Amino acid sequence: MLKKTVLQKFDKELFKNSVIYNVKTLYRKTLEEATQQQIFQAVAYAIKDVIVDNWMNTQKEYAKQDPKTVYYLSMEFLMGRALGNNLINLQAYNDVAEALEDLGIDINLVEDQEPDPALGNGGLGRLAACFLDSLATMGYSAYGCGIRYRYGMFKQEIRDGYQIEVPDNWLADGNPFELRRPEYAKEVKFGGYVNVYVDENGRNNFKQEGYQSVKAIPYDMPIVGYGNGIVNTLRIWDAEPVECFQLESFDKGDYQKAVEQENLARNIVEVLYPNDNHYAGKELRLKQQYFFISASVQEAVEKYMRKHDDIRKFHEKVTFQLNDTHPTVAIAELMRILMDDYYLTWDEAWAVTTKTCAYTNHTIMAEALEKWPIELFSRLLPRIYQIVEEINRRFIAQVSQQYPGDQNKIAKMAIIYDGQVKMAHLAIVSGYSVNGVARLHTEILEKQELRDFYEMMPEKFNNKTNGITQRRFLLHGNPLLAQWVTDHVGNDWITDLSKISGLKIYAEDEKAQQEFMNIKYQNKVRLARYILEHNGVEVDPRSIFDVQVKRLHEYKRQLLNILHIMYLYNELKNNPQMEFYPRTFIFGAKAAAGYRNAKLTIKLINAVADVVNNDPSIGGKIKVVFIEDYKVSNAEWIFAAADVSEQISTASKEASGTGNMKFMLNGALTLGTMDGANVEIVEEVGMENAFIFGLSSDEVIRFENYGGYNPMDIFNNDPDIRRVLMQLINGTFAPYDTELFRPLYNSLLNTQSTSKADMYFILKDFKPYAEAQRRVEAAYRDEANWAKSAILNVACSGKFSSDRTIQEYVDDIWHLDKVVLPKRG
Ligand code: 26Y
Repeated sequence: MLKKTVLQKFDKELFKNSVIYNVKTLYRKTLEEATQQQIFQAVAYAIKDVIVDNWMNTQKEYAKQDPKTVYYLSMEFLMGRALGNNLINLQAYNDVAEALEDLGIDINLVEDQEPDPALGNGGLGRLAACFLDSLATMGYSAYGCGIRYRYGMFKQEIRDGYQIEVPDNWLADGNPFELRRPEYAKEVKFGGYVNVYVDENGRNNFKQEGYQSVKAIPYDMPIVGYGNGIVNTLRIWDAEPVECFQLESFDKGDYQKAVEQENLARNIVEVLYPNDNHYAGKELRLKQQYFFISASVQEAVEKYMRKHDDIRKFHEKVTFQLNDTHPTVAIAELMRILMDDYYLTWDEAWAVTTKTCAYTNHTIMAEALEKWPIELFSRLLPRIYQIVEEINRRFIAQVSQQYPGDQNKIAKMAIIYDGQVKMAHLAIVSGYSVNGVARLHTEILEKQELRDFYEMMPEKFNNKTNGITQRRFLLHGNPLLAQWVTDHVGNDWITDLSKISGLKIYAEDEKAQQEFMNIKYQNKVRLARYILEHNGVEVDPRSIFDVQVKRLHEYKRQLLNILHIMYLYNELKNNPQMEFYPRTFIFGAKAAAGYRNAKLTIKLINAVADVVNNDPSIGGKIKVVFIEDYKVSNAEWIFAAADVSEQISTASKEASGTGNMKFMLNGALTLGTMDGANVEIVEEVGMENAFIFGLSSDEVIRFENYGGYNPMDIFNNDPDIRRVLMQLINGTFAPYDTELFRPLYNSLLNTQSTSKADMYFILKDFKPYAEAQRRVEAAYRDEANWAKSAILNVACSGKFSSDRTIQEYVDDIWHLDKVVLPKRG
């Protein structure tokens, strides 16, 4: 390979030669003969060459400076494509684009060849990716630890309006950025039983026996910091069968065991569970959790011990952040290693563990809480279960002491209760920090969901409002606006988003307004082209782009949005002359494969789209578009093109939301409820620059505590709503099967459904939503004022950088040391 250290002084000729050389050595081809995919690989390897130098240098420097390190433990990392992002962070994007142009290659087409690494579902996984970007950019030593799923989030195809899940074979062409590190392989043990032996020192030795094991092999992906030469590591674990015994020595039992072990290795990392916010209690998922956690914790301890001699001070150099409860077995695994491998006493091990582990809660939805049946948990992880039992026993003793005779407290707070292991309780009891992800969310945790724990250990609780990386979601995703921002306030915003507030003085400047609206228009043209190409629907970039993109979930209320569109359509049909500003409603959403109402909502959106888009009588005033396969790469274009950001979850249900922040950063106005981080968005930008409607979280919680409300009252008294609901069951949008949407109708009105009627208050919030939508239209007609609000949204988005979030984690929880690389010659 051609050598050159840093891209900082980018050498165009060298880079071009490197691409040509790579095409030759990888594929025995000239550039002219190479396929687009081969060119992508060649470019990626040329860039990797540069990254690896910085990577080695960073790790060498870490070894020298020995800073405290955070291990961000997460089942999900929704990274998105690496090439463009790496170029951005190397500050080489434009240079590389030019060099490729010299070679007759369009960088956009090259980027488009990269599969979108989708090792995550939605918000939680994408947050992890933004955090890694910020950690590297701010010079903190960090590892992301996760699973190298063979198949990531499924690809979504829409056929006949229905979602079809297609396997995402993201590794089919190989991943040029990853490095296999077999020298760091670990053994992970499942099942069997625990025996106790007394050793020569009189100590109890706990030994897991009769187990099956899997070999965990790490693959490292570089995480490039912006413009600082730092490269951190995302370490994702693959599974391989452990080397087996000699073939001759197989007796029947060995053979059986060997086959089982091989199957275990094959299955364990096969696929990401596509459930978002919904716990299913699958055995394989618990295996996945322990698999990557055991490997990661083993490696963290070994790495520490390579440089230090006292394991009792582990927490001074290492902290584990648990991304929701999914990695919570890390607590017991660390206890196990400290006691069984390093012979610490329980109290010593507990002192270390409780200063090492910290827990982030991402949801208050009951159905997302992980509770493993004891039978399953103890069978799969016998030693871990013993440790959890002991943690529970000691905790219950503490509760009894603090609340004598209060059995109810124990019932509510125990880690093991009712035949289940409650992972959130384990994480809270055994960690030193518990945080929510937006102010409102943390308040609800403290006052409602986790109230007993907050009462007992208030010092652990804190809020860390989420953030997003402006490097991907503005600099890379919206180059026109990024340049415009830089032209007005300089480029410091790239690493200090608070600087973007300098835009405020341009909000009322007519020239700035026009430039801004023009950029928005160009981004809408870009998206319209994408939609035409991918959906075959023509949309007018002069219409209002009203966008709801996120996972499909009932609490997120895509159903409210589409019911309102049905209502608007009825209004227009009734009165074709009515004033109506043309609107394009854009949806993007994946539904969990087994989530019936979510999948049916996708069908409804597409069915309404079919009717509305093809009804000449409304003169194209409403268009409805469902963007297939919403993912990080097309999200960047969607945010850039949005006028209106739909953030309409039932108040109290959306822990934070992060899409809301990406829209704001790109100058869309929020149409939303007072939920999650919307509250803080409005606080920053001002009520007058957003459209807020609907029940408050207090009101929702009050209704819930007093048995809900009766949606039938609304149905009976409101003819507009009644009409829309009847259209779900009279064939207006499914003439071939009038019963098709009956389950959605039932979910709202509770005719023979099992759960409460309209659990998510869709009918209750319908009219306030419609009214807010009228305010949107009126506001959009006043173009100058809209531009002002949009610019203010961009200008007030500073708080929502993940750089700010990470600095708060560092200051309040992790206490990491900042690393600065010495200048290299
Ligand atoms: C238990 C398992 C099936 C499960 C899997 C995935 C449970 C939850 C999840 C994912 C949760 C998630 O993505 N939560 C979102 O986290 C974001 C980042 O904090 C928040 O912005 C968002 O409001 C929240 O829904």
